[in-house]
Amino acid sequence: MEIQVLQNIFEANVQKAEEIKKLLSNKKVYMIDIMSSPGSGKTTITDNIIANLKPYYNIALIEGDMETTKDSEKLAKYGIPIIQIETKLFGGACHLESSWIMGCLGQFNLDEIDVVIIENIGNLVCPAEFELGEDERIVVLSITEGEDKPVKYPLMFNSSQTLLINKIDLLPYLDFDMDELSENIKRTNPTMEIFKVSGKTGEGMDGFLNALKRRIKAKIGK
Ligand SMILES: Nc1nc2c(ncn2[C@@H]2O[C@H](COP(=O)(O)OP(=O)(O)OP(=O)(O)O)[C@@H](O)[C@H]2O)c(=O)[nH]1
Ligand SMILES: [Mg+2]
Repeated sequence: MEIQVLQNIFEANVQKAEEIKKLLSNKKVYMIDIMSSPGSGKTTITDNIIANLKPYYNIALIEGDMETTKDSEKLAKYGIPIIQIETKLFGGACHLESSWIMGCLGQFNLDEIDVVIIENIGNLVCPAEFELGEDERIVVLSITEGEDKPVKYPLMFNSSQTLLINKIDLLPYLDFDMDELSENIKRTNPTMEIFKVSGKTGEGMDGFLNALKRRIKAKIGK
């Protein structure tokens, strides 16, 4: 009985995600879903993305957190439409679901939006299980978390198209083994596009942002 209930939740989520895909395809909107452990740098990277893309695209942002509007407040300086989802209102979920994303999309004027950015809840497990109708999943792994995360949390890395290895400005201060991380990534998802970046200094961001702009153009034509 319990299994039945779980299946229904996942099926309903996938169905709504399919509706979102169709809607975004009709409206020519590109949607990215940024996921990671708490504190890996999602908001910092979102800040970099908005700063770089804003001259070219109309952007809307969906911020996911269990509680507080802190990340939305940090990014309010850009004056773009932002909706904060606080999952404490939905029983404190540790992920976002497609029905909530559809609710947010209904609040935006999609005829005037080119790119929607979702910052998912900080969690390396549950968000990967819930499709949101996104065009691209970006997983952020900061080097302070260790080289083993791709093999310990494979679904997150398997289901993402882009990996940002963040906080590389801290490399001189850590015993981080980049070769071991590369091996672990190859074992988990050999086709993922990988960029080494620092959200803080901006190092490596250009390569990632240019690749992102190419994918956006391929979908929405600009
Ligand atoms: N040194 C360094 N610090 C960084 C970098 N990127 C982010 N940080 C810092 O790491 C901390 C967490 O960054 P956030 O961007 O808030 O991380 P987050 O993933 O959005 O966190 P949650 O939303 O709470 O899951 C902040 O103090 C950032 O300033 C980086 O590239 N280098
Ligand atoms: Mg954040």
